[in-house]
Amino acid sequence: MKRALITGITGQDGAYLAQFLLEHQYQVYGTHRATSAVPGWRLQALGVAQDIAFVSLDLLDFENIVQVIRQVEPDEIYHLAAQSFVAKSFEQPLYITDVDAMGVTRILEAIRTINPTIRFFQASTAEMFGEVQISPQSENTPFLPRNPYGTAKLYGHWITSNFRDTLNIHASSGILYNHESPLRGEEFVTRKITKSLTQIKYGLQTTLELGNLEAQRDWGYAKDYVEAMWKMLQSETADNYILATGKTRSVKEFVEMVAQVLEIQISWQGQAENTVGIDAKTGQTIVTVNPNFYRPTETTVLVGDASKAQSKLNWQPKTSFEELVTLMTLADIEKVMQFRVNA
Ligand code: NAP
Ligand code: G4F
Repeated sequence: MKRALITGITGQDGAYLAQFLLEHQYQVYGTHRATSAVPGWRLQALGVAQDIAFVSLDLLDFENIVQVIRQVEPDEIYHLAAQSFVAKSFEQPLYITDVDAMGVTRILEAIRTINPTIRFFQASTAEMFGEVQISPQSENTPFLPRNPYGTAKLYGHWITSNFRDTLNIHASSGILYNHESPLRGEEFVTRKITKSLTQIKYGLQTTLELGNLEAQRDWGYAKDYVEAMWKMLQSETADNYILATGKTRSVKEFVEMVAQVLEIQISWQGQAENTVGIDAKTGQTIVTVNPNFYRPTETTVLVGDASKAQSKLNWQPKTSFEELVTLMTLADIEKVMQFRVNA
C-alpha cells in the first residue's frame, strides 16, 4: 500500500483528494493545525473520516515538519495547506508569506534531508499570473501577481521548480484555476451565491450582497482537479501543469445560472455599484452590490490553457460549468431541506 501525506486535509481539495486516494488503495495521512478540529465537516460529508490517520503539523515549524515526515514515511506528499482566501491576504501579508511561501520550502527541505525519493505536489494558483495580458495563459506565460497571496504562491511555485531542477526531487506544481464544489468554503463567491440564493428561495434570507459582479473566473469542479494532482505524481517525470477549463464566466453569470436552477428569474437594474438584481416574480431586490467586497486590486481575466495536462497526463475536466453550478445548488437545497427536518 502506498502512503500519502496530505497537508490541509480539512480543506475542500484535501477532502476530495483523500477520498480519491482511499479509492485507489492508499494509506492516507492528513495534517491539520493543532487548533483546528478534525475530522471537520468535509471529510464527514464524504464519509471517509474514519479511514484517515490525522497528524498535527505547523507549517512554520521546520522541526515539527521533519518529525511528521519521519513518522509517516510517505511515498507522496500533496501540499494543499495554505491561507487560500485572496481577499484576506491583503490584511496578512507577513503571515501569508510565512505560510504560503516559506512553508513550501520547509517541506521540500525536509524531503531533501529525510528521503529525496518522496514525490511532492505543490498547489499553485492562477493568481500568480495577476495582471497578465495574454489569454489563455500557459505554463510559459510570464507571472505578474497582484496580491500578497499570488506573490507568496509564486515563490512556492519557483522553489518547487528549483528543487526539481537542481536537486532532482520529483516535485510538481499544479497551476490551479478556480475549482469549486459543495465543499467550497462559504467565503468564496460561488458557494456564497449558491447558499444565499437557495436560502432566499426558501425564505431564510432576504438579500445577497456581492462585490464586483463583472469579475470573471475560469471555474471548474474540484473533484476533477484532485485527480490531476495524483496523475502528476504518477508521471515518470515531475513538471509544472496548468489545470483549467479554458472558459470564463462572470460573477453575474454565475448568479444567473444559480437562479435558473432555482427557477428564479432575475432582472438586473443599474450599473456598477448601483446594480441590483430583482426577482421578476415578487419584485423583491435579492442581489445588491457592496463595495466593501471589492478587492484593492483585481486580477485581469484569468483563463487557462490545460493542453499540456491533456497531452502529457491524459487529463481534462469532465464537469461543465452548468453541471458544476447545478450540483452545488442542489447540495445547498439538500442542506435547507435537512435544516427544515431538524428544525
Ligand atoms: P481551503 O478549502 O481553504 O483549505 C485550505 C487548507 O489549508 C485547510 O485544510 C486549512 O486548515 C489549511 N490551512 C489554512 N491556513 C493554514 C495555516 N496557516 N497553516 C496550516 N494549514 C492551514 O483550500 P482549497 O480550496 O482546498 O485549496 C487547496 C490548495 O489549493 C490551497 O493551497 C490553495 O491555495 C490552492 N488553490 C486552490 C484553488 C481553488 O480554486 N480551490 C485554486 C488555486 C490554488 P484549517 O482546517 O486548519 O483551516
Ligand atoms: O471566490 P473568490 O474569493 O476566489 P478567488 O479570489 O478567485 O480565489 C480563489 O481562486 C484562486 C485561483 O484562481 C485560488 F488561488 C484561491 O485560493 C481561491 O481559491 O473570488 C472570485 C471573484 C473575485 O474576482 C472577487 O472579486 O469573485 C469576486 N467577488 C465578487 N463578489 C467576490 C464577491 N468574491 C468573494 N469572495 N465574495 C464576494 O462577495
